[in-house]
Amino acid sequence: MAINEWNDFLIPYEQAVDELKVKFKSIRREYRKRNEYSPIEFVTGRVKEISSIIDKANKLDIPLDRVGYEMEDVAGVRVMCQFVDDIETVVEIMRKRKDMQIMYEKNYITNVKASGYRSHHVIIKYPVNMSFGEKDILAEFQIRTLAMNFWATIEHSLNYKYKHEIPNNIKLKLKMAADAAFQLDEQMLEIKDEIKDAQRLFEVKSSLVSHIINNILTLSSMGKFAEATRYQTQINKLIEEGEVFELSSLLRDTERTLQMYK
Ligand code: 0O2
Ligand code: 0O2
Repeated sequence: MAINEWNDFLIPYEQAVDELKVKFKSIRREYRKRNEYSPIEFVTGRVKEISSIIDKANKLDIPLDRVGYEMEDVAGVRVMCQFVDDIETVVEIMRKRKDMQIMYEKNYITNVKASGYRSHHVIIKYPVNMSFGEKDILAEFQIRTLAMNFWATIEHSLNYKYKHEIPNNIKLKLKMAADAAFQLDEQMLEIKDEIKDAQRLFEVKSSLVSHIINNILTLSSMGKFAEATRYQTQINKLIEEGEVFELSSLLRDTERTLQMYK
């Protein structure tokens, strides 16, 4: 293929990468706007270099006129997550989408590669609207944690440096680093549960506090100032470090008092 033919060939892939990046960054923005935790930390994308396409086609014996059908990563999007279980959430989001069709998945997290590489790959068929009409292209999503990404980036550059013949002693170190990255992901997942518990506890407590304060305000509006002041003093003591059972008990007290006057 002449260079201008390559440029034409790559147009829909460039458009697809641009669109897919915007779409997945928007998902992140949506979570943020709702003040919710986002399973997506950041998104990057690239169109494969012409020289890399030719190298890979030669390696895999793909005739150049079949690249569009047989090379799945000419368009590549990478989604980085903070925690391992966010990856499944992202894949679920992809499975539900109507603007892309999942062709197949390669789970290198459950099936770690011999190199130590971990990531979840999803190959999609994606329709691009061109000037002449719709064109379906293949695109590869690599969904991974920050630790997986760190490891893969380093390993990729070493592969480049050593032309895919990394010396054994460095290979061994990379294997150990892959284990360390795995451990890091596991430990972070444990912290994630703790953070979620803390957030849930915070929500329960703030809901109790706001119910109590509402009841105190109702008592005040009924002119029951002595009771309102007494409960106000009690809630002031509990607001910083009160336990759920203490707040629940105070809430019940305020409700009983209100019932009495109704
Ligand atoms: P913001 O405002 O920084 O969040 P692009 O063309 O820039 O959209 P590209 O060229 O595919 O994207 O990839 P690039 O430039 O490598 O990075 C894309 C986005 O990922 C950029 O943000 C980077 O800031 C962000 N990014 C890259 N590496 C990291 C990282 O290690 N941690 C975090 N948190 N973010 C990273 P945006 O989209 O330009 O916007
Ligand atoms: P790039 O653009 O340089 O990243 P294969 O036949 O195994 O070589 P295949 O069948 O196309 O490749 O698919 P596979 O194995 O799912 O790998 C596709 C992409 O996943 C690779 O693209 C890498 O980006 C990434 N990947 C797979 N294995 C490794 C690994 O051991 N280390 C790192 N760092 N990345 C890996 P390319 O073709 O290398 O292109």
